[in-house]
Amino acid sequence: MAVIMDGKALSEKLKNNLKNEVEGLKNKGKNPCLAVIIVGDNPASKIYVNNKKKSCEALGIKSLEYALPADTTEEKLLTLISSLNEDESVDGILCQLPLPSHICEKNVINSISPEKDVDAFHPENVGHIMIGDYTFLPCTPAGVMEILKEYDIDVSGKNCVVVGRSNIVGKPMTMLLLKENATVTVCHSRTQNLCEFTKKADVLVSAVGKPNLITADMIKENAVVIDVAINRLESGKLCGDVDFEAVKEKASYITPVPGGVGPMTIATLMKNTVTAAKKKV
Ligand code: BQF
Repeated sequence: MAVIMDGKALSEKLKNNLKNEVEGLKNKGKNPCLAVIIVGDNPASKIYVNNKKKSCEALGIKSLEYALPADTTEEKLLTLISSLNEDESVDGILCQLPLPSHICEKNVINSISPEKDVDAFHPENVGHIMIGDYTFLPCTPAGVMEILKEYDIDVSGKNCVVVGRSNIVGKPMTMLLLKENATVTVCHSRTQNLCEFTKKADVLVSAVGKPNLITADMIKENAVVIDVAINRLESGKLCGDVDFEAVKEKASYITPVPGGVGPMTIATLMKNTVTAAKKKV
């Protein structure tokens, strides 16, 4: 039976440290501030934005929420971002994804000042991550690395398999694992014989969004299994990509959903916001 990795508890610990750091910054006259933009009323996005707002409150970080209607033009959104870029009281800016289909996500991401890009989605920051000399950590992948560190799991020389190749999780996850000297294989929707790869994984990271994609027969005995996906079942319950009940009997370590990687994503976002505030002159 695997150790269940408690991302919720770790996130609280990290946020508690950040809270003290925020206090110190405030004493020096720096008031960390995060601007969060949401366009439309995607119910999952609303929950995520609310999670971010609540964490800011708990840490003493000022949060500004811009809830724009679904029919907001791209031009209007870019104008808002431009004014937040100029606003010296704002340290971090994020625009919640996905955006309505009439807005080009690339244009929006590119418009955020790289110094305020706390999601680390801007191509300039992506480039820094690829080279390995970043200021802003990619939130979800950095959260995964923190969980591994907390449980003393060293990936150096290990076979790490990442399932999913998104710009938000799969690709930057690959870079962070590589930086720690893992041998990384990236699998995706066109991968043939997925289980041939997953069976060889000492560390498996799944970031697809498909319940029960990863079953016990696909796992190596005593593997470390990290479930990054958040799927909402019809019952309203959350689950990941991994058949948790069966896989936990075979793995050595496993992250639950909810309470695994999700809270760590938010903790990294808070860390990035503090980093942005610290860098401000
Ligand atoms: C938990 C996200 C897919 C697409 C866009 C805590 C979050 C989720 C779960 C959360 C996510 C997922 C976020 C739990 C932010 C993580 O207790 O398990 C927190 O708020 N997340 C996002 O902003 O955009 C997404 C997933």
